[in-house]
Amino acid sequence: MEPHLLQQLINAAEKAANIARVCRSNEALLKLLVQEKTGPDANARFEHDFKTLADVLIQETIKHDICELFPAMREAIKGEESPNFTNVEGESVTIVVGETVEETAQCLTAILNAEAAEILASEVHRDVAYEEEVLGEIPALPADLDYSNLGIWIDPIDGTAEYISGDTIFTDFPGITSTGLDCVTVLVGVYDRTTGEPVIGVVSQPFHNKLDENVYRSLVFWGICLPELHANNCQFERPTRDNRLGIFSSSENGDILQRIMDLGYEFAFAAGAGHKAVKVITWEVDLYLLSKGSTFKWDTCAPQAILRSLGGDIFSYGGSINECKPIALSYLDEGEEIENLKCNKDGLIAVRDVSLIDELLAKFKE
Ligand code: 2IP
Ligand code: CA
Repeated sequence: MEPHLLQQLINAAEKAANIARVCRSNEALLKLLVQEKTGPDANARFEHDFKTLADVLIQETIKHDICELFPAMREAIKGEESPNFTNVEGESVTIVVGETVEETAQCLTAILNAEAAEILASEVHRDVAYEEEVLGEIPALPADLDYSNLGIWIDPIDGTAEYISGDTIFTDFPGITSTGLDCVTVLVGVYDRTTGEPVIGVVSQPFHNKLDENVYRSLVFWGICLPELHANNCQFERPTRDNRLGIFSSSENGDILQRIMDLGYEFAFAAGAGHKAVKVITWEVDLYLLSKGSTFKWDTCAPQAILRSLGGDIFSYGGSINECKPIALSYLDEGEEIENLKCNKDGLIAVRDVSLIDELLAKFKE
């Protein structure tokens, strides 16, 4: 009997959240994480600084654990970061999750002191089974699911800048944070390699519930959108709002925002592509629109699968305007080794109520 793919991805996302939290709660690691790269005291030994190590370690941990459980998916588990570090002496260090804590710690001592390496390695090898009430009932997956036809996109820490800085600023809208740890998400999305459609998504907010200084608990959302199975733990009621509410990147163009304002939307600005998609999933906002190509497949695969399980979707902004109809983002493996093909280069429009798209497209056609 195959292990349950969704439950295992949820466990992997919680292990990722543990590693992300440890990197910020442990004094020695936090110092490495937020060290300024200025002046002679910066440890310039490696081209990449520690924050990318946290990203890479989380990504390689998810890959290791899922490959072990689902060998048929081995070649199609992809992430944002390369596992290689090259130091200024040209010495390349590859982050490898070993079979034991000792092996992984040994690998990390090439980059970290023994104490830090040991702390991180024990999180990497910790058995994590996340079965909180908030997950609801996770249905069995179809017995004929073809795992060799499934690919995975991992964003180990979305909102990296927010993860490093940790400073919180709120928006005018209750519950919507503009910048800060609440904007950080772990994103694990599964897509059908034949159709390119997202089919399973897990989004975790590792710093959502603050219990104490440096003590946090995750908030986890999941969704399944298979031909014969739609399910999720995101049955939020649509709130009655006087005006529609959109959430945007602080980098969005003014003329785009003006057109949306003409449609009667109010605006919230927040960091984190995954975080903004979560606000659509929970109906806290009606729309997440980005006209720029600043997100990637790893940012959108997971939340798009959840939105599709709810009757929503994430569309290509430019593609939908050009075709005068909603064009959903796709994850077909078009030779992603060419960098720009991992990019959602024509921007995105994320909604739960797909009828909002027609009005938006008409406005942008004017
Ligand atoms: C980033 C992160 C940024 C987002 C950018 C993403 O991913 O989500 O917040 O920019 O598009 O690629 P913005 O804040 O303008 O939405 P990462 O942090 O993983 O690089
Ligand atoms: Ca990202």
